[in-house]
Amino acid sequence: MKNFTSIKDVTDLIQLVNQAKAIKLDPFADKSLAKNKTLGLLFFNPSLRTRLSTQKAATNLGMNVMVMNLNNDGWTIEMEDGAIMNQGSQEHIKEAAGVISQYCDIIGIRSFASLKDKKQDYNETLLNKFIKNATVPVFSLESATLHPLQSFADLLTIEEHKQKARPKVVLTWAPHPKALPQAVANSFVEWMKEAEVELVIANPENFDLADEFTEGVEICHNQDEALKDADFVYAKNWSSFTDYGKIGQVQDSWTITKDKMALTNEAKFMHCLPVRRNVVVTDEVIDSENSLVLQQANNRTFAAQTVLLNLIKHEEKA
Ligand code: SN0
Repeated sequence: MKNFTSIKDVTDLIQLVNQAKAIKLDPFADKSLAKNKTLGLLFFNPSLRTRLSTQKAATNLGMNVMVMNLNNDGWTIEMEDGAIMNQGSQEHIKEAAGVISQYCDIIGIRSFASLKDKKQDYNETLLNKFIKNATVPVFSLESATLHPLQSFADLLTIEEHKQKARPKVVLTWAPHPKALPQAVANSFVEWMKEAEVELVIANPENFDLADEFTEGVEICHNQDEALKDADFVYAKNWSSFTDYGKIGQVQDSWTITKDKMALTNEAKFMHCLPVRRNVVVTDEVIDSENSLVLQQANNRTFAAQTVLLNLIKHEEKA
């Protein structure tokens, strides 16, 4: 694994999941593996789970960790090649990525979608420019279109809690007061397509995800119908892809309630967090025994540790 920005960087998914399970059983087995190596975690956006779980994962491998919130604490970064930098931006990504590569052996980067420029977001402009100008492995802490560490932890959680060989997994859109990226949903679909599950996506009309992700997956515009016999209900809001970044009308009827869960096969409830309680999901559902949100969050550590381990091993071989 040279970089980790999507499932495309995974050569053997079953092996990766088994590796994560083994790490979870014995997280300190490699506690000196990366001694004296430095991980840099760069955030253009807020974070709780990603920041803490990745830092914990790195510490379990003996790494030193540096965390920087680039938006608040760094210079304003210029992305354009050939830019005449006489305006607001202060440091070019060429120097920024080059310099950080001097200090770090691996770099993690979080850069959410702008939700304004679809082309720039879906080309992963910032992440790709950063990779191009860095000289060390780079992994995603949620990019404009994907959140692979989250999806890896989600898959691990489903593997641990499934009660049949091929469970039905429903990814359902849920309401939200703010425009959110499609990254978590896109990424979840990418990983579920490769997993032993029956995947159904439920979302209102005009909220279909990009074809490049949903190709071959059943999309249902009727949530109740989709939830029938579900073993896992993964709720997530995303803003419109077609009417890019728009939230449209309030769709309260899509909130995951006890009545909605009653349509399922006693499904487990999942969400990546942070979650808007009583908007996306009611208290009784997220507080119920069927809620896996804390297990998902816990698995973030083991997903990150597995990815770091593979990035380090790849470097050692190089
Ligand atoms: C992010 C998202 O991509 O949806 C991160 C999820 C892991 N979520 C948010 O930005 C939620 C912010 C809010 O206002 O609730």
